[in-house]
Amino acid sequence: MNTAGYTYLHLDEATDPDRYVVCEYRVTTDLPIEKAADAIAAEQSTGTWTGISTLDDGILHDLGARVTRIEGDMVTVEFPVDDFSIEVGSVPQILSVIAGNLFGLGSLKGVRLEDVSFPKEILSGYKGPKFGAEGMRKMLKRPEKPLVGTIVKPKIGLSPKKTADYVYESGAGGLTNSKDDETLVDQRFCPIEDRTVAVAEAIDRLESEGHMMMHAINVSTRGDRIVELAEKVQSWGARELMVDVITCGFGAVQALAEDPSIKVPIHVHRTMHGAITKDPLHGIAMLPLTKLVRMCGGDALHIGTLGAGKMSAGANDFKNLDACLGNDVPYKGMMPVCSGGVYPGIVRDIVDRAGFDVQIQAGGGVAGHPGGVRAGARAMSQAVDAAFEGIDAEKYAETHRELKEALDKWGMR
Ligand code: CAP
Ligand code: MG
Repeated sequence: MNTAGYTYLHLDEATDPDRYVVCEYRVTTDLPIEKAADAIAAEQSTGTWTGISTLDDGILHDLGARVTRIEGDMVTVEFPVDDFSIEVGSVPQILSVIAGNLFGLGSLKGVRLEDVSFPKEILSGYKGPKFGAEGMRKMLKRPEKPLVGTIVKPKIGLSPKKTADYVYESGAGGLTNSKDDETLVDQRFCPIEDRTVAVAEAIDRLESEGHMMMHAINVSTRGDRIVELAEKVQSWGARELMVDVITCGFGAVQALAEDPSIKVPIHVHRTMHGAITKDPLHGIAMLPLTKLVRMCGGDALHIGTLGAGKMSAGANDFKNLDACLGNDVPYKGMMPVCSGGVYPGIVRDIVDRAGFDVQIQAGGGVAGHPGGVRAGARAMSQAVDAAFEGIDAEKYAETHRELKEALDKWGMR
């Protein structure tokens, strides 16, 4: 019996995948795990802490969540599709169901949403990436090699002109991508319009010199302003936008991606994700977040460095690659972005883990090069070329000075 006085259906086999949203939770509890599972199913669908006279069997049958599998500390809960808004594509309401009150249930010491699968009826309410990995490659004229990028450092403080100079030097060093850092939007020391115009001139200059590059301008702001800001930034010449999805919300990504006037890719940063993904026993794994960002239309998403960089790796990071690029959903593939503590000496390790369909980027690993930004960009480009050609970085460094200088400073992973 669950706390609501009803026993939720413990079915031996999963029910109709087309009629249910299927969630996998890792549960830590002192209760018998069946009771903990029922508490999740009840709280997130038709129940509460006590039995109620207004919940009849019909409602329970039609809308009650079902516990369909319990294996060790893993619990599968299936939510009927009718538990979800019928309006086209609403991630906020989905999250209130699958990742809502349950995290605060006193009967659970810990609960982590490890994965979620949506039926076609829900997936069809989302458009997915407008450009995706393939579209970005076409824009950059880079069909196969990993994209290689940088984050302008310091995070904050550079003037619009110095930002543009950094971007130009990065492109001259062979990088395909650059971006604002996650805390830079429209501060007095670098107004977004001045920065966007100056960076656009640098990118146009690189193109006139035969090199394609895009820089993502961070438009993270309040929900009622983000589309207007993005349209302005695009009109000032931006070739890519950036949104901090956890702080802005999935709806912000979706609003930009589905807006027909936005004609440039959206780079999705996940700052603050650590508050909910880092604890292996409580919160939400990156995998459900990755699936939701792709549904909402992110063209590129940070998924960490699969254990190779400064940010700790999640156990299922590799599943994030599939969630970015897999064909199991009706959307264009989303470019996985490997970033965070990256430097030339670990590029091979990342490529060995992620393959070539990835964007590898370094902030400190470019700006910290002894030869400056252009040399740092060259070293990263050389490291990616070496990995793509299957040549050991140290061997490649024998004939590529900038890479050698980077390996001398930071070594190999
Ligand atoms: C990387 C970065 C990114 C991280 C975020 C930073 O800089 O700009 O925000 O990639 O982590 O501020 O740390 P460095 P994640 O290259 O200098 O580390 O990609 O895991 O979301
Ligand atoms: Mg950053």
